Amino acid sequence: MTEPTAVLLMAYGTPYQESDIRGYYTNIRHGQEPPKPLMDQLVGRYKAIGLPSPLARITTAQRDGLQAALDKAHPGAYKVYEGLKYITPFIQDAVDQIAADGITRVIGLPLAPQYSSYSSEDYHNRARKAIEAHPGMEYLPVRSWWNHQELIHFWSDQLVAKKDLTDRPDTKVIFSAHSLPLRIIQGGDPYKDEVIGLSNAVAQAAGLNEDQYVLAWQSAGRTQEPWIGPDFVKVAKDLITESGMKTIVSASIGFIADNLEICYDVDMELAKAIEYAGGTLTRLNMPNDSPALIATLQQVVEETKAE
Ligand code: FEC
Repeated sequence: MTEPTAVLLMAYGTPYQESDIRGYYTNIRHGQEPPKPLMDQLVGRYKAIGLPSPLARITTAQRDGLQAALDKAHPGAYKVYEGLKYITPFIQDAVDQIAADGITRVIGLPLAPQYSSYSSEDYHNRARKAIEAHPGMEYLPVRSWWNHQELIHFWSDQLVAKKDLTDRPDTKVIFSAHSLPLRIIQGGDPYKDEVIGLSNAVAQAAGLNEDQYVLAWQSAGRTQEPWIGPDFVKVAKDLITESGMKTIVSASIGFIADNLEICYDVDMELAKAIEYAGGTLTRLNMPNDSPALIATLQQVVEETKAE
């Protein structure tokens, strides 16, 4: 039998319990301990949604779902591993396990649909560094996969199902993705263009015209420098108080799972701001481990292996 190919699914990771938050946040801050006010804010956000965030369970379910789909289509050909950026099991742990399992061909698949030098390439760099310890391993990086039809239709099907609502003149769809520091985009990073590409593709598949949707940015970090805007909370508030909108339909297309940025930033922060301004929020479901997401990941793996 030929040697299986490893699929290294790489995700952000989330603290499993309160005592993990400091180390996790320190890792996100490149080894710098967070000052107390920032730490208190983050603990407060995690406590508000309840620890652990659903992300831990969902990343594992995505791994298991992809393994099952690949086993069905190509028995014995792939072994799927989970490696996280900021908490155990780290990307390096997964690479060491792949080596221990005697596998030498690795597809690196970041669970972030749009490419960014800041996020996707950082996943790949961590994987490449871990692989250096295992001579003879081949690494096949997946760049981005936002333009897969299954993913686009996962979002547009939900909008089509809400056509009665989205067609009303006082409803606006807000597509959103994680903001990034502006300097990264100004340096030529394609992230913003890929997010624009996905929002337009979803809108087109859902039959929305340009007046029915807007793209905004969410969850900017707590740093001094400017981040990509406009922020979705401000956009939503202005739409209600200045443009007469009553309903905001939120589609966080830049993410694929329920996580802190969805359960807190959308379901609590955005919802509260909209309610305070006098409007109502309807939030689309996230892909999580849905058949559409698993089918997308399966296609991405098959295309990468075939290249
Ligand atoms: O626990 C959870 O459920 C949430 C996990 C989580 C995901 C996530 C996704 C992305 N982030 C991206 C960029 C940045 C940049 C900074 C930054 C900071 C944080 C902090 C937490 C956090 N992120 Fe995150 N992000 C998640 C969690 N993120 C916690 C620290 C507190 C805060 O600032 O809110 C700024 C720090 C830095 O300079 O590195 C930039 C991007 C994504 C989407 C792609 C991906 O998932 O990899 C981009 C999930």
